[in-house]
Amino acid sequence: MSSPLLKSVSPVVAGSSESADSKTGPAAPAGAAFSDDVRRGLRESPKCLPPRCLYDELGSLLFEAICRLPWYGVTRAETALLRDRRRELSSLANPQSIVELGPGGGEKLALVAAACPRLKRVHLVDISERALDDSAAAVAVARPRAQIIRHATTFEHGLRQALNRHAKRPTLVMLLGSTIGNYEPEDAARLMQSMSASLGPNDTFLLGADLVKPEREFLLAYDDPLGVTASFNKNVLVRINSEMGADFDLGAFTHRAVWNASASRIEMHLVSRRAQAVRVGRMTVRFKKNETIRTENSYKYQPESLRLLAAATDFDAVGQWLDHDFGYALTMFRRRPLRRGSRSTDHG
Ligand code: AVJ
Repeated sequence: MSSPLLKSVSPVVAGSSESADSKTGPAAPAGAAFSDDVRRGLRESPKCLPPRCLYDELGSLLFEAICRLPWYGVTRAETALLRDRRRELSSLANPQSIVELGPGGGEKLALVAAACPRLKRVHLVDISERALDDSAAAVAVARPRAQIIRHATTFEHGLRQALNRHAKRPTLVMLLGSTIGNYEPEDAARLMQSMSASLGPNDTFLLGADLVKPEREFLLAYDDPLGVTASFNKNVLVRINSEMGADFDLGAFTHRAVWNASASRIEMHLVSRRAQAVRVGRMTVRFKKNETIRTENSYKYQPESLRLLAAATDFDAVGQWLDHDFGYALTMFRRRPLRRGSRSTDHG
């Protein structure tokens, strides 16, 4: 990808091949992108797959089920925060346009949109056509007069299209649901750089992020007693079997969630229960007993580490709202105004 920022394709919602959209330009067809990810990741040592591989149609449904589990509070906490703080958010941002990267079902977007009196248009950026349909419908109910523009592409391209084609400002860009957790720290830093460089001085960026909490809460959330997260994780093997003609034996792998405190992240792994060889197309992939495929890193933040994401950028954190009980943060960034006297243009 050419742009330095917004690098990894939507880590959250990646489409299955049916939702690949020829209108979306340079991105490779989703089916090919998936098999490339798989071939590359299974050759690496240690083996790993990018989290976007988890989201085919069934994977997206399993993720929606996770969001309703009593042990996974991210979605509930964020929705409640947005509902409680929507007036403050709206008066700080006061947007004419909203761009949401990965709007999912659009419930949160509808909440925010309903609270923004000057809103004229909403840009939805998602690789999944279903997410675009659902979120467009939710916005149409909340704001029947607003123009809705769909971008069936990556976050990077969609954001660029939204800011170029309809540069009506002020614009509020939202990256919610702790999607930032799937970005490696250097990619998160690049995302912030690119975002601050793309937005104007009256635009705002709203970031939702899960906070560090006690390990036992993470283990319940990422290895839930109903086994939904285990199914969500193992579904990637089902997907490799069906899309790439592989012969993974699902019973020979176990879901495991690990809290990596020094890296401040939850990791999901698939652990090989025995030594085995698996055919993936024309490739043979060998596993030692207990060898793992890492399928996700989910980084967890502190409120101040989120504000510090602005440090090496032109952004300032202009607002932060916390759910202390669950441990969740919404942080709003805006480009720092150029100060008089800080530039040589101030001479005359
Ligand atoms: C969609 C990346 C925010 O990390 O909590 C949920 C994905 N993985 N359960 C997260 C996920 C396992 C989720 N994000």
